[in-house]
Amino acid sequence: MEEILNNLARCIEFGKTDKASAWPPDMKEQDGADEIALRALEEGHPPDRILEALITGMEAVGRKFSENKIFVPQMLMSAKAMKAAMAHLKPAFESGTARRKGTFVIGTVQGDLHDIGKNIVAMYIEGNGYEVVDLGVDVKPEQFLAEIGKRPGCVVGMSALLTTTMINMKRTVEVIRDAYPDQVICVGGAPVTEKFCRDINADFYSPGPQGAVTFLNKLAS
Ligand code: B1M
Repeated sequence: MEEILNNLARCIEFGKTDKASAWPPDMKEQDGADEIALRALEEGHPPDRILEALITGMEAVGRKFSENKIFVPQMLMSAKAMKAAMAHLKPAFESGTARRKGTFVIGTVQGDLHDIGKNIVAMYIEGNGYEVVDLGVDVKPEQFLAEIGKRPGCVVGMSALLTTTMINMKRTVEVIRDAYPDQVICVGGAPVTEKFCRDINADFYSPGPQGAVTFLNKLAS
């Protein structure tokens, strides 16, 4: 990976948000994810490659957390740095398409506060010409239901990052199916699999944002 992207990945790994942030002490007064992401864009690095660097940094965070080398506060600092960088990428993913191909209602399921992956999926889908309604994190089944009621024909997307909240994804699909048996539901998130998708009677699983876009484009065509 090029130097600048390596530096960006390091900022995510060590939770360096911007130049002004005092954390981590050994990176004091150095540029952070905010400045470096902006510079990478200005230098013409493709947004996809920049995003890849951010994800590489976050993977290192996950590994270190699993090995008890870092703890929740450090994960939070990394999430903050990731968000600062993603704010610069968002416009690059936004489409100029005035007419929307459809509506996608997305949320992280009840009990789960992880939103970085969900935000990336939302950004890709919006950038590919869909209206995205983002319900945020810790979304209860009833919230999905209320939104579907307001937006007939929408596709629902759910994200879960914890094995303990996957069960809430199952419950949410059940609640939706009771009221809207034909509702199209797409699921994803690190612990979610194709098999789990089938077991809970969702329609589509994608390991990443591009698969979700391809699925929506097929539906819309
Ligand atoms: Co948490 N966390 N976390 N965490 N966290 C994980 C998920 C964990 C794997 C870390 C670890 O142990 N290695 C672990 C889960 C273990 C498990 O369930 N088996 C874990 C844990 C345990 C926890 C807490 C319980 C820790 C604690 O409190 N003791 C706690 C739970 C809080 C809660 O949710 N109730 C917790 C808290 C947090 C923070 C708040 C500190 C922070 C989240 C901040 C935020 O999101 N705003 C955080 C973080 C940052 C992580 C890791 C390090 C990174 C997650 C991330 O953003 N990844 C994560 C370890 C890891 O994943 N390596 C971890 C980058 C992101 C781009 O990937 O989200 O997978 P991802 O999204 C991908 C795909 O999955 C897919 O596309 C995305 C883009 O490529 N995708 C979809 C996602 N949603 C999709 C939907 C689709 C399609 C594709 O269709 C609709």
